[in-house]
Amino acid sequence: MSAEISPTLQALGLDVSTAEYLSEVPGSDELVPGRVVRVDKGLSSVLTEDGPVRASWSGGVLAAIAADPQATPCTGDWVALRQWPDDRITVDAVAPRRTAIVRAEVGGTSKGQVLAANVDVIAIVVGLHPEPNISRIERFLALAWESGARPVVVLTKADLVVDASSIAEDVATAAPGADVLVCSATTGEGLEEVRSLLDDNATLALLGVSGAGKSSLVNALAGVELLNVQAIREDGKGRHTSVRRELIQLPSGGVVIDTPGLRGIGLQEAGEGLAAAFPDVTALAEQCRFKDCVHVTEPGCAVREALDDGTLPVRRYESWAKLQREAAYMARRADSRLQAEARKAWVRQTKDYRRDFKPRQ
Ligand SMILES: Nc1nc2c(ncn2[C@@H]2O[C@H](COP(=O)(O)OP(=O)(O)OP(=O)(O)O)[C@@H](O)[C@H]2O)c(=O)[nH]1
Ligand SMILES: [Mg+2]
Ligand SMILES: [Zn+2]
Repeated sequence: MSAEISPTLQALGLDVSTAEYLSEVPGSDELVPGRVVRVDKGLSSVLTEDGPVRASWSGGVLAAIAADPQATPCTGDWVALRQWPDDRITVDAVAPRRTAIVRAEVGGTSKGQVLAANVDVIAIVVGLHPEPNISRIERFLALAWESGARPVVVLTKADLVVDASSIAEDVATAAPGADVLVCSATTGEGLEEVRSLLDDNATLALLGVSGAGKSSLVNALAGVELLNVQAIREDGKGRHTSVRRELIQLPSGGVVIDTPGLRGIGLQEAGEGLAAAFPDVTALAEQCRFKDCVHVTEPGCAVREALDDGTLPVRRYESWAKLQREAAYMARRADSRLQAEARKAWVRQTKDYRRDFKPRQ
């Protein structure tokens, strides 16, 4: 492999430092670079210069996964592939992720699950009808900011409402620092603005609840029915239509990652992401007289003052407080796991020590 980027891979979003990394993987002369499109039961679909292939994991990658489940190749990863004499193909190396969307796994490990990697822009897709749930958008934004990618809110189904722009204004107050776009997959309204998120071969990941209209948006951007879209059921109950995270290269340029609707999105110790999603609350909290102010009864609390004079909406404060509590819980949980691991390592060490330094009889 050489660090020179072919137009095909550049169109798939390959950047210079990732290309360099892949070209420096030991034995890279025999390896082929590619981007993970989809992962399905330990088998990945990877797009390479010469088209799509299916690949399993090499021994090295399996060992890395055993040590850290987050090392599992995921949609959007750049990988180096090896073809074996028996025609098997394995992922031999995974390039460091420029960005990663990570959600806390419910009841899972303390590490969280990587939803997609090397994403430039995250579109939080929200249907304008039924009326958007603002607190849920804030939760998605915290997750998005944490990833390192640029978040935007895409309000879709504009054809179903008459006051799209006033809803967009409401949403914008809950999304400082993020653009809010309005579009319709049905009429094509606003699609050009969404398409411009894909300029310069960018990778755009779509996040949102089931039924929000993510796959419909991909189809509208592509101009062809690439993905399954389910008609909303009569009883109004949502059902998951997309079941897998999938990377799609658009004919007009750029790469989209469609995801299945996320029901619960737990935050993974969303320290920075939460602060970025709530710069208003964070700035106020910094002005409180006491550094450990919990904004309840403390004197000189800038947060309470802003709540009292109405500059900080109560809804927004409560949304922040809830996510803050959740993130603190996740951090504590990760912490106690780390402590347990440290204890185990210590016990192992002492055992080794006792074995190696048995007193002579
Ligand atoms: N009127 C209108 N309906 C839309 C629009 N976009 C999507 N829909 C409808 O909304 C429903 C859900 O759309 P999907 O694209 O499958 O939603 P999704 O977010 O991919 O859902 P999951 O795959 O389950 O996560 C379908 O019935 C679509 O036809 C739109 O712009 N206008
Ligand atoms: Mg879908
Ligand atoms: Zn305070």
